[in-house]
Amino acid sequence: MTTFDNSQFSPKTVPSDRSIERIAITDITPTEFAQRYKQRGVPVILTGLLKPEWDWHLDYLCEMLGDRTFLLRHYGKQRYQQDKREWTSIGSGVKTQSQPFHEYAVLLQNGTAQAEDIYLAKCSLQETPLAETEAIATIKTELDHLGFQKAASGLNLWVGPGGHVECLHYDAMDGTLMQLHGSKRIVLFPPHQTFNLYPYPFYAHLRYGLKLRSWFSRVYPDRPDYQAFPRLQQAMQHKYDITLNPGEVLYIPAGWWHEVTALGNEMVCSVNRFWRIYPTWRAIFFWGRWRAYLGSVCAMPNVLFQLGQALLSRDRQQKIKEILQML
Ligand SMILES: O=C(O)CCC(=O)C(=O)O
Repeated sequence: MTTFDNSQFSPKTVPSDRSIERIAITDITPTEFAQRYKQRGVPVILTGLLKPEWDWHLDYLCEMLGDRTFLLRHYGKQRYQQDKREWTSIGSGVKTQSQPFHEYAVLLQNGTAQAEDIYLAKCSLQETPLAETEAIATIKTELDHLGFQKAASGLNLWVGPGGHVECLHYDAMDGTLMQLHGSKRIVLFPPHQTFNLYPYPFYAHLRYGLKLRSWFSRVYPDRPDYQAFPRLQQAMQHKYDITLNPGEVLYIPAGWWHEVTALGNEMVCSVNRFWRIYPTWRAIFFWGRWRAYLGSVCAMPNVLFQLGQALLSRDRQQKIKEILQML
């Protein structure tokens, strides 16, 4: 892979004064939430849902998770210097390694996780003591009250070093991202900018299976290369740039592009959950969902081939775990 010179691109070339509304959970009724945000697919930051004492700092996570093993993504420090058009893996498709949480905590403390960009991403909270905490019980009750009743996934844990970037992508479901420790910068673009954000084509899955995803963008919003991606200039006019603080929850409607950066140098921790899109017409008319499905269909021959290889390998369990994590 070649690295490219990005010195010619100034960060944030187009100033953005757009902001996402912040609203206290006590100031909105379920009907208002549905009318103003959910039905229209508009993002919003909910405040006051989590108590300040529910701080999931590293010592607390070690106490709760101890020697439980998690599949860690090893992104590698060179990744974000590379031209994304040359990437052959992304998100859950990157190299992974199973490790007990307390070992990962050491990597976070001694700077290795930051230097090598190792991320505990989208790991199930189910069957961990964290799932039984007051914080999670409250989140579930409050979101249920607000109208989030049809979950499309369980609760997922995201723990990583400051500076880590989950690069620009959209999800085919509604999402809620809850900040449990530290802050995150989130850059968002509305779904109608998809064409201008140069997603990987859905047929890339034919070659790369689930290692590359059609719902990821090939552009760097902070280092826009307008020569290679001229339409990005239009997308930049629609950019939102927010900070999600501890205790806040961001509602990310399906199709909204988001790039998530952990701020500071310390460990940053969040929990997210995906939800079925409501109302159904929003799901039906959301083209991004259909292109994601098309991509998954294209990936099937490759996935079946990998499954076959995994079954024949000595390291069967680990390989199957890795494939399941990508699904
Ligand atoms: O927190 C992160 O690093 C990514 C979260 C995310 O992409 C999501 O909640 O949809």
